[in-house]
Amino acid sequence: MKRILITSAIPYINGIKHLGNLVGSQLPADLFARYNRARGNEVLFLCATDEHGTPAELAAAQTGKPIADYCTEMHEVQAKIADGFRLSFDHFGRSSSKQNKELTQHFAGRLLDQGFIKEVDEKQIYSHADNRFLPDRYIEGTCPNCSYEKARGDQCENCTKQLDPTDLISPRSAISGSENLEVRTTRHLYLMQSYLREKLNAWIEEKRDWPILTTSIAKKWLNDGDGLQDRGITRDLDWGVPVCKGGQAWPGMEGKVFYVWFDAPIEYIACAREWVDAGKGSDWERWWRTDKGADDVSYYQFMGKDNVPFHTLSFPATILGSGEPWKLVDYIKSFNYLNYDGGQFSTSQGRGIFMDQALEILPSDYWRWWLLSHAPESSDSEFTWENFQTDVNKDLADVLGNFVSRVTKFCRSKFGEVVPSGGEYGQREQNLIDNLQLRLDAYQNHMEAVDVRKSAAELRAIWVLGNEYLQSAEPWAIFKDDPNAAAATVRMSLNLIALYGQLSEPFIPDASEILQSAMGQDGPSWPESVKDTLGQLKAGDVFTVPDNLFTKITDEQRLTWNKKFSGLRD
Ligand code: B3M
Ligand code: ZN
Repeated sequence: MKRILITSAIPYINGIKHLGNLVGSQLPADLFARYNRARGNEVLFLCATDEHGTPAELAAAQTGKPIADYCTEMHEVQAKIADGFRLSFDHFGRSSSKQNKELTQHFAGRLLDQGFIKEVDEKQIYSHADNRFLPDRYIEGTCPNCSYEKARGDQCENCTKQLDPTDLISPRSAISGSENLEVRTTRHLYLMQSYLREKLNAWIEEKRDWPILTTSIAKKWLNDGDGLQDRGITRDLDWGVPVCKGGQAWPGMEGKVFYVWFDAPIEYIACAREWVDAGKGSDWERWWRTDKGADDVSYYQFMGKDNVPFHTLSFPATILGSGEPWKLVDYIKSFNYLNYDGGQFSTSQGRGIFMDQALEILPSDYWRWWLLSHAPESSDSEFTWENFQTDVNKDLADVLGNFVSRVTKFCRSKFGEVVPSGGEYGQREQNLIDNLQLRLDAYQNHMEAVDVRKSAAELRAIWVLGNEYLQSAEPWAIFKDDPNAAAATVRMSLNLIALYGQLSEPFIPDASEILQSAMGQDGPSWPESVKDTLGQLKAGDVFTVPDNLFTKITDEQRLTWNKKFSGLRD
């Protein structure tokens, strides 16, 4: 039994994520968690809301609520939606937790002791119109690296370069648009990432099995000269983790908080502590401290490509710089972007489909299947309503749903709701088993390698094999002359449904549960050998005919939704 720690990038608290965010982090992480649990591995799957930073502050201000209340409410909203998508987090934590505050302050103290923190008098932009220091991402301007005109002060969305606001050309306030900005001097803590360049380089060099997307972004920022700049990790804001070292005041840092990107990844660790404190687990250090058992943990992170620099450089710098035996990530799975109907999904502009809206129109399995089977792995991918309708109807309704419905209804009408006896398996069944075993091996290999689309393609192929088998055996045609042969085919096909229930669970957990309970199975037990598994339902076992598993998306629905989601969300 392996021990697998899985974290998904933690979504910002303000607002509801769109489907592009979902497929770039939480959903594939869930797929991997479910797969590993089904294989009998010990899994800890963590996610949280990322609650600090100015976006949260401003969003709360707009609602007129105190920020802490706003975050509590929005956390509930996100937790509910995550539940709706069947995201099986062991804990969905909050970066504003006391556990994270304590750990963040602990790390800062350690980094100071180890010589990785410097106090720097920095020039920060103050906006007269807004009456405040402007946090990085609320300054817009032209990227000095790629000339993109709407680069934000923390990062250029276009070229992924991490920026400081004063790097921007022609800066303006993103809140008011005002260019009446003043540069003021203020003292901040800097994390001396550059001291760790060689260590980080050596660490990333070892990761030969990582997706090229991950290593190419990491190496780009590590090796292109200014990639591993020392970075400010504190801000002049009210909302966040107060700057302290350990539990003690930090002279000169009064009234300042840690930068959201400093405390957010530390929440991965704090979340395990929250999980224990919530009474759901008993030993968080066993997952996070290599001196306390975490040396045999395999740790996987999931995220969109814009988050990669923070996870390959900044967070590892925090961990390595602490000089303490914290668990480092073993595998970073990153994703390109999912586009929406000829443009980008955009939270700030409200363009695309958001998680709450998606669940209002269709059950989560439809979305899970389409998104995962089109995951933007090797390149960006695109959501269009035509493609969604076509693929969901074909894969889920025509291939899987139709197979289940034909087999169970035919059996009910000829033999009753019981696995029929009689007949023998022959060459056709042997071929089916051999082919399925090959496919199952491939499916498992792709899952182990976190190849999401390839895994989906194998699962689809496994469903198709059942259809082909049924089509060639034609129990409905031979029933009259040879009811025993028809019975054998039906017996095999009912076993296939049970097998599908087990194998499909990581992708479409709701449908899988229906299949398994219809076939009298309780919960996923992974089929080690196809041959044995296809003997699990025996003649005389009872089953029920499930209601239509998947309803086809009609042209009318497609047109309605296409129109409904063509504009921008308010
Ligand atoms: N909240 C960005 C995002 O939601 C950020 C991720 C933090 S991961 C530690 O895409
Ligand atoms: Zn740029």
